[in-house]
Amino acid sequence: MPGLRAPSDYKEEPSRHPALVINSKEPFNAEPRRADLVSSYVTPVEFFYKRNHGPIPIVQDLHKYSVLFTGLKGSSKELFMKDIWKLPKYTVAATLQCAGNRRTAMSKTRKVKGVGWDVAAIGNAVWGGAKLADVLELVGIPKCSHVTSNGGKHVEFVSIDKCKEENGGPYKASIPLSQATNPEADVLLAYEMNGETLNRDHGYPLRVIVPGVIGARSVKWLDSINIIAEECQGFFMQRDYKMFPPSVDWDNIDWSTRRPQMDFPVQCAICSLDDKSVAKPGKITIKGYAVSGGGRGIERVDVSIDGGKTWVEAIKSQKAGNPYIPDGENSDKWSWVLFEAEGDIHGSTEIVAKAVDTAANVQPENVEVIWNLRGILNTSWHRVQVRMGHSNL
Ligand SMILES: Nc1nc2c(c(=O)[nH]1)N[C@H]1C(S)=C(S)[C@@H](COP(=O)(O)O)O[C@H]1N2
Ligand SMILES: [Mo]
Repeated sequence: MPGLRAPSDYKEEPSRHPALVINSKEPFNAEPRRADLVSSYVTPVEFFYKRNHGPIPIVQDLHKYSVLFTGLKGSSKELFMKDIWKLPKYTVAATLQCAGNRRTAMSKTRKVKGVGWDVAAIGNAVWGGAKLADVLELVGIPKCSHVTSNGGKHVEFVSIDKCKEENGGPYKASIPLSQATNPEADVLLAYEMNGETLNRDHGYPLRVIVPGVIGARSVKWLDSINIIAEECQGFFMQRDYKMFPPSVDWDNIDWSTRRPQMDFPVQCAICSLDDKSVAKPGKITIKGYAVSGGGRGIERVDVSIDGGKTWVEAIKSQKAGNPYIPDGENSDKWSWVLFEAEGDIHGSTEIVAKAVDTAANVQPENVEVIWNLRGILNTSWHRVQVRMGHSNL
């Protein structure tokens, strides 16, 4: 690919904020500290989690960079950045969450495979770019298509990074054509994040953003887009990011029995406290985030200061006059809410939060019942142990 280059080692990585908690250095996987995550509704780029499977690609010549479209009715087409920039620009506020968020806590039940994450493999950004539905229309696929005239039903995104899971090949994933061509699904080919040009870590020059879906489908550093009949057969679709029941382990797994995970379930986490928090008796403030997948909003967040015996409803804040977010009914449809509650504690205790989405889905009480060998989608009630003593809050 002229214009974009994928290094095979880690000598040319971008610089990163020193306050990030690094979970793996090569490939670079890092998340902000809990308290930094909820200090603003829109996550600053430098505090946004970084999830990679190989070295970060480098743009050598933006004018030569193009995305190749294959599987069209006629011959393949190439689009350059100038073609993408010409399309109407949309800004979509959307929360991106790694399916591995909260994996470390799941691994305490039983061993799981994958990079350990605390609760901050998630962020809320304002993505700017062209709608994929407009881009596909430009290459000849009408809006709201379920199947193309030559039998295409899925849209595959292929990157150029070198991933060991793909034997040195690129990261790839797909989404259904119906979602890709539906303007209301707000799938973007994004070139901006929070009003700035996308940076290398997050997919410069062009990435996909699939709102409401696990981060794994939002492919960074796009190289080609293929219209295909069956869903993408790559590692990250077929042998990873699938949700198995607790009875399945490495000795009895059959990957073909499950579909690739798409929407993420209802989730929340407390970010103002962790298991090292020490408090004095008296008022305690509990802050965190809540989000659900598929465009379902958050109906309610319940907080308990006695390990789940009694609950109070937290106050939610959303959007709150953020200058990046355009007004309009659905402008926060794909975004998290931040929540806050207060309680009065008298002794060491367990603080718990659980969210309910607009379809009345609620988080599961225990992590044990959703344990899975890859440690994905830990959405169990979030619990924090707070001790009494000389306060460090
Ligand atoms: N090309 C490419 N795209 C990728 C990945 C990757 O390793 N390579 N990781 C995916 C995963 S698992 C997640 S959670 C998100 C993370 O995006 P971020 O690093 O911008 O937060 O990107 C996705 N897109
Ligand atoms: Mo991820």
